[in-house]
Amino acid sequence: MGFFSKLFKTKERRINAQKYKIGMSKTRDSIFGNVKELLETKSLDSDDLFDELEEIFIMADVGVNTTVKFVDQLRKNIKTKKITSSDLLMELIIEEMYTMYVKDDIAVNEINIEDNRINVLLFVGVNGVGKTTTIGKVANELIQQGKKVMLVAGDTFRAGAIEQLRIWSERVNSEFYCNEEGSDPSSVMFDAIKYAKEHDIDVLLCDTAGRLQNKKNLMNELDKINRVINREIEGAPHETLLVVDATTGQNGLSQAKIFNEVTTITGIVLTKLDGTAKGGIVLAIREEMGIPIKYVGLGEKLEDLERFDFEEYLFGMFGDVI
Ligand SMILES: Nc1nc2c(ncn2[C@@H]2O[C@H](COP(=O)(O)OP(=O)(O)O)[C@@H](O)[C@H]2O)c(=O)[nH]1
Ligand SMILES: [Mg+2]
Repeated sequence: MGFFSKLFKTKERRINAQKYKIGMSKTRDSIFGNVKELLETKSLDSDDLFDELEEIFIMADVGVNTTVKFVDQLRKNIKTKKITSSDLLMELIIEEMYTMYVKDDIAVNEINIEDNRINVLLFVGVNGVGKTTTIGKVANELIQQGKKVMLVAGDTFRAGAIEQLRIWSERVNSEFYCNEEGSDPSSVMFDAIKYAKEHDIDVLLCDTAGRLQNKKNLMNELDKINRVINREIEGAPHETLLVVDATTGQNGLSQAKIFNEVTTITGIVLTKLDGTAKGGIVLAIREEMGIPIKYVGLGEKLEDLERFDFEEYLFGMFGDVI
């Protein structure tokens, strides 16, 4: 039995893995496609094989540190495992990624939602990364699980942001809460929580503006939002999910670092993985952030959001090679 068929024993896993495979075709072409071509043209003992491997990974945004560490490990294992053919080397690359990353304890994609309390999930990240869209998708998932969900329009800054969230709430059939444009986001949170307490809401999905132009302002705004939420509901927000656009690559990674300095991020949502050949950013985030990726966006539609699963991600990248 092949490597991946051993991983995906249930039908559900196979269906999910397939979604990654469809969504990640650009990354697969760039990483798997280029590695395959390299292995077909270079012999295993050629000097520049490893340099070129490094280049492929770095081009796919795996990140320099991560790449160097990975390729070094590979180089050692080629000797100890007596790899003699390019097919075996391809298998080794996949297995090596599996060993280095899958059994990592930060690979948890659980979302901290419990019964019998109002759960508050805050979505932060710069403009355009996909916060509002992700909120719609997450709402859809939770509503299908039978939760009573309310979308909270905390992006009061950008014109049209409130309306955009309202449209999502109509689409997924959730509750919706907003104040007028320009109002203080923390007062929106306060009022929304009050409403939620009176109406038995299970989960609040809170949108924010997340302007990064000024780090100090961002910090103050998020601090204030957190303080208000925490005063009204003990232990909340239960998740602060940082939304990162995969197509912005290393730039997204530096945004993530800034947000992580100004507030406590509990998980990352990596959107637009379908729109990039540089899906290696997952490995860089894993290596450099120490924050779990909890969801990935694999398209613009309602159902194009998946809980992050490293094994399925690997399948997306390498398809059914082995
Ligand atoms: N291809 C693709 N597009 C996405 C994904 N997530 C969001 N988008 C698109 O990104 C754009 C910005 O999204 P939006 O939710 O408004 O971002 P926000 O400013 O962070 O709230 C929209 O056109 C979305 O359809 C995804 O996973 N894949
Ligand atoms: Mg938005």
